[in-house]
Amino acid sequence: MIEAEAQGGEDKVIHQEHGVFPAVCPLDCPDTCSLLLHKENGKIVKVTGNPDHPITQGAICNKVRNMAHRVYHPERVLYPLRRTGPKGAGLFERISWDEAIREITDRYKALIESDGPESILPYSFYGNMGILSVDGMDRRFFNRLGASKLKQSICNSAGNEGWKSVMGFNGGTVPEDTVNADVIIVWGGNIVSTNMHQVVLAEKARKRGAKVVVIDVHKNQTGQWADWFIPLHPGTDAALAVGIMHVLFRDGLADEAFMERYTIGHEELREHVKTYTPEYVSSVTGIPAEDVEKLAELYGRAGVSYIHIGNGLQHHDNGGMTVRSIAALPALTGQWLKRGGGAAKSNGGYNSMNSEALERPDLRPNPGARTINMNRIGEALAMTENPIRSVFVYCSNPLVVAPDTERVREGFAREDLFTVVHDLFMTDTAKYADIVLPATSSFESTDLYASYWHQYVQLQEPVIPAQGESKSNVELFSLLGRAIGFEEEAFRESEEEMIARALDYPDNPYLNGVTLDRLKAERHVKLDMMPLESFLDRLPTPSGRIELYSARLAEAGLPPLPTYVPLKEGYDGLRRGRGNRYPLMFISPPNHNFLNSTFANVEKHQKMEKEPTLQIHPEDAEQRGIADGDPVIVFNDRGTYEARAKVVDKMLPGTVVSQGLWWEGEGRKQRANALTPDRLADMGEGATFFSTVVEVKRT
Ligand SMILES: Nc1nc2c(c(=O)[nH]1)N[C@H]1C(S)=C(S)[C@@H](COP(=O)(O)OP(=O)(O)OC[C@H]3O[C@@H](n4cnc5c(=O)[nH]c(N)nc54)[C@H](O)[C@@H]3O)O[C@H]1N2
Ligand SMILES: Nc1nc2c(c(=O)[nH]1)N[C@H]1C(S)=C(S)[C@@H](COP(=O)(O)OP(=O)(O)OC[C@H]3O[C@@H](n4cnc5c(=O)[nH]c(N)nc54)[C@H](O)[C@@H]3O)O[C@H]1N2
Ligand code: SF4
Ligand SMILES: [Mo]
Repeated sequence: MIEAEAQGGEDKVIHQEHGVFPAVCPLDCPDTCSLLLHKENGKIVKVTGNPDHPITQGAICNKVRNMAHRVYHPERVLYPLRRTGPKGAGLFERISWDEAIREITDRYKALIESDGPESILPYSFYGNMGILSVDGMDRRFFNRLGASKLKQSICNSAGNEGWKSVMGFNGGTVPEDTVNADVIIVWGGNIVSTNMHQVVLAEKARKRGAKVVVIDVHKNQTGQWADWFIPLHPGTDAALAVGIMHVLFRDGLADEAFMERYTIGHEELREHVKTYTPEYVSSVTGIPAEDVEKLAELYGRAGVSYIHIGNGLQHHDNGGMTVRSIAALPALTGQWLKRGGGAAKSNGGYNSMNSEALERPDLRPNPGARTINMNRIGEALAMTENPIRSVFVYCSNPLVVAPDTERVREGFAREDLFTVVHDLFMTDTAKYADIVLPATSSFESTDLYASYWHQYVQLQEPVIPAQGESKSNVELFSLLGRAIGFEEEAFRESEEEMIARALDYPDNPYLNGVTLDRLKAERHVKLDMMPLESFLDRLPTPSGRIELYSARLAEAGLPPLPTYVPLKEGYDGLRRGRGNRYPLMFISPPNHNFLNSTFANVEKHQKMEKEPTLQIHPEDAEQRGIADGDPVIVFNDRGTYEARAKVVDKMLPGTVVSQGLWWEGEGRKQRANALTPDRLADMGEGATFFSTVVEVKRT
């Protein structure tokens, strides 16, 4: 299939006019697909899935099949730019790289002198999942500078902490094994859109007779595909999980021998769950008590059951405890001993690499530097004591993706804030920058990729030349480091040297045998999964066992046992109809054709999504005189959001849903995060996007 292999050095490949070349999908998606880039006359004309990759198996999503539209988009930023108009207006002039680098390093040196290095803040996420790009040279630069640290908790940290409180590390059931499941529960995840190869695996299980259950606050694309869709009120999942435990213990479906050998706290749990009767669970979740019973039976009696824990259900005040409660279920049923049984939230723990060698925290002159939580960037930029004087944004678009947009916008609008944005496009955030720097696409650079779901590590080498004057993150931060006068070898290392360092990590037995040489020869190399056979005997929890009771959580003031804790801002089954100004819960998960806010500016992808919509239940619509197709305004004390109403019976009354993160429209308020809170979740200082209430009216 691969006619021309990327061998003989990158120069040869990037200058080849025709051929099919290997690549990796760089997006923040669990599937981390292996791609083939088809070139004609020196340009990528087609992107397809690599049939030889065991997970990709030749299939990729629509977003990335259309990736060439993004790579060659006429609006790509190709040269360094300096702002000439007011912040946010988008007026810039072209400058040279020399000027841009000089301006940044001069400003940084002056700031370090006047305010200290912590007045500078990097703001980044995983717009490109390349390890060298986002956990590599960039970290070296900001560490050596002594900049403020960034807590990167916008995505999955509440849930990952919740999972770890039970299992100790971010590893669970591996994808290929899930074909053996008899019952698959997709809980708070929209895998048809966000993890398509898990759907392929589930379909294989289904052919053998497996049942797929989807538990969600709205009948998303995955709910429509399921055998059984169970709608519930947002933020109430822990009640359902503990209710299932109630039935398992009550009906003798719990695996006593497994719990005795591998867990701690099952006796306390047995007592604790007694109050979570199906009737009580029903009153909290909105699920009929019979369905709670039926689900517990189905789960408890399944030969092999697998629970896919999505990211959506943990974007709540109680997100950590919710994932903790669900993660405890396979321990009650002994599913961990069955191939394909168990659960998974994130499997990133299997491929952890040598982050010290990559990120070089040892270069930091001030190891105790302060940490700023990325979910609170608006508040952080408003601090008057030790203010942040400069932000460097890369691989993220906070004006669209961070909660409480208006506060974020006010922060970035500060006249005295020196802002640099490195991106491929003039994003909503870049419009507020003083200097905008052009970034390469991942197909123009060398990088290392690992998935937070499957177990293949992959290598990307450049397939086309850097467009315009764009530079990769590695080039940029090594250039900045050298320009500001950092003498260390770390700023002179090549990508290949960095990859070799990342993989040299004996602490992680799963990484055994994964080397740069093999990656160059084979492109995707599977982790050594032998250690998984005995993982239950070496769990890195404080007790070494699955912790149904967590002393550590108790010390932190959290419930030590799986527990339902109501949302701070949300529908709790009682508040509704009692004069609450904002009686609807607003859920804004990703859509099918964007990747967070990436692609939201590409016509091809915009057309597929048409415009921002608001799904509203017929009862809620009728009360407000809203008809299908009406333009509506969604509002609360934080801001407003404009969308078109879709009156659908896909949620319980009281919840409205808008999928997709859009950039600000022409004269139209279409950023969903205008409505979302910057409160932090119960664990991991995570984001609480979906714990928010609103009102809706026709415009
Ligand atoms: N097409 C596409 N794919 C993506 C992304 C994208 O933007 N577009 N984003 C990528 C990223 S960064 C991530 S983190 C993943 C996220 O992908 P998923 O893990 O699928 O998570 P979300 O899509 O955020 O949310 C999934 C579901 O959670 C539901 N939900 C919200 N609150 C609750 C609740 O309280 N209980 C329950 N049971 N369900 C609830 C939402 O209605 C939504 O249907 O997808 C990745 N893949
Ligand atoms: N309301 C609401 N808000 C959410 C979510 C939600 O479900 N609802 N989901 C949250 C989640 S789970 C996540 S992960 C975050 C994601 O938030 P972000 O990580 O900010 O995701 P993107 O919007 O895709 O922005 C990534 C940016 O990186 C740029 N980029 C790509 N490659 C490179 C590169 O190599 N170098 C540089 N310098 N830039 C590059 C892209 O062009 C793009 O502008 O959003 C969060 N926000
Ligand atoms: S976005 Fe996900 S499904 Fe689509 S090509 Fe990339 S890794 Fe594969
Ligand atoms: Mo995410």
